[in-house]
Amino acid sequence: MAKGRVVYLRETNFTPRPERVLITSAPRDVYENDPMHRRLPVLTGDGFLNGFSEYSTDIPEEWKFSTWQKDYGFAFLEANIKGPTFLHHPYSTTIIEHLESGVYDVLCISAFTWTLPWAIKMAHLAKREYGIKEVWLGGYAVMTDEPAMNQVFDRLFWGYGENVLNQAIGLSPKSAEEVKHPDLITRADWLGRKTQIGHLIFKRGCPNRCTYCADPVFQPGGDYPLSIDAVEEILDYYKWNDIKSVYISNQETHMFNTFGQEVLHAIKKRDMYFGMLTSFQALAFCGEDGIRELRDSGLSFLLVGLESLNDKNLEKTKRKTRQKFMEDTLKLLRQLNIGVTSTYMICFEDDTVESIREAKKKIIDLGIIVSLFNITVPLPGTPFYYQCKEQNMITDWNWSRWTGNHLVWKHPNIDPVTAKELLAEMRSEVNHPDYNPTLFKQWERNTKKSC
Ligand code: B12
Repeated sequence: MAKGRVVYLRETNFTPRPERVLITSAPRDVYENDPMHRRLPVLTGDGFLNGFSEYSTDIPEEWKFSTWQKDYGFAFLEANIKGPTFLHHPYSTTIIEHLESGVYDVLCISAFTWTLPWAIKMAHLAKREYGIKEVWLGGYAVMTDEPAMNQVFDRLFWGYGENVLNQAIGLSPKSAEEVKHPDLITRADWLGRKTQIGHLIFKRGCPNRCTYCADPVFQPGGDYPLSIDAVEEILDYYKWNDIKSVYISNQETHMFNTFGQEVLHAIKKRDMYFGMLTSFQALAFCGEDGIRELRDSGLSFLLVGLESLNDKNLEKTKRKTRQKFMEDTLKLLRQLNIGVTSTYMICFEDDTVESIREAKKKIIDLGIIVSLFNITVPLPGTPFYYQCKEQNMITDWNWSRWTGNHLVWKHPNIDPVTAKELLAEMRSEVNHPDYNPTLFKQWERNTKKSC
């Protein structure tokens, strides 16, 4: 079984030979030189992503935490589509050199909303200057209703791309069960300790329908799980590379359904520790005994979507959890000694400057080690986007700023400058050991252990 779909902006029936296809993600250098993006250092000089750079920009050098990881989506494509040339966050000059070679008929671009302006420019250039026949776009940017996209792209690839892209270049389709898991070994500099962690995604996407989230629009219901063979194979590879800890980066990890249990067994069998990204709803499904069982099976840390501590926001955006449940669960996790990091969104419709500052104290009191803060963005394609658009509430149409670091819509109580100040305040206080005792303790524990 497989998902993903293609929207044809021009129906040409052209099937390029796989080796005449060039696939690239955004270049690593463009954003370095752009003053507006100086504060978006996610694309690193060596072409990796720093998963935490944005969240620790405002804290002193010695306390910064970082991860160096491959772009997951791109790594999945590369591991599963044989024939095309892949340029993984290359230099701009490398893309141009490849286009100049005359070897390619189709340029495939992987982009997000915020890299769409670059993608449009690149697509024009590729057709005008280098005779590229078609330009195809994949990744979250496809959801943007930007008119300029229709002029230059020939196809938009929605959802997880292994199946549809293989078919588009004349190769056999690939169902989720046939997808190979890529090497996602990640270097982490995490609160005083340097480690290597094997990232694992065994089910992509999310079945929930939070009204601000791009996931349910991009790939409704999420993807089917990978096969247990693919999971075992990558775990063996990690084990062979002396990786002791696995981080499950599903959007919502369920460890107590049949497949989750098989994955858990596979991790336990190899004596590995694990952490996971999950939702409070999935934790509710585990129950107290289940969480204990996971801890006893090696669960050492969690990244959970806290997103808001205001029930009105949670209700309005169709999140399935509530403040009291989140607080009780966090208490239990603390008792069980499971380290918790969270994501948190500021500037929901019912937020005020005061409520955000109250949340800041609360997040620290709840024992969260580190929290990843973003400003709520009406991501294209989501119900929240259409609501803002219909009510003429979008104030900034420069897609490059749609990263979660800028307020791009008219908030009833908060202006864009204050929003940015609040974001910096949240990131620099909650994620600083001088303000956050849980973070301080974790830092001490880690540095003592590595002495
Ligand atoms: C994990 C994650 C990260 C990790 C990245 C981990 C990694 N190593 O890749 C980190 C923490 C580094 C990160 C950083 C950022 N992220 Co992020 N991230 C996510 C998250 C949670 C999951 C994405 C993921 O990996 N999915 C699994 C992989 C396998 O799928 P995929 O990447 O979509 O790739 C598949 C398809 O897109 C498709 N595809 C992709 N490209 C192409 C190209 C072609 C031609 C084809 C055919 C198909 C195709 O095929 C791929 C393989 O199946 C999503 C949220 C979500 N709800 O999904 C946000 C999300 C993608 N991130 C987002 C943002 C804004 C950012 C940051 C800008 C945040 C910031 N201010 O720093 C940076 C930018 C980083 C970047 N990539 O440039 C937004 C993007 C919004 C948008 N519409 O553009 C999302 C949607 C979160 C949100 N706000 O809702 N992120």
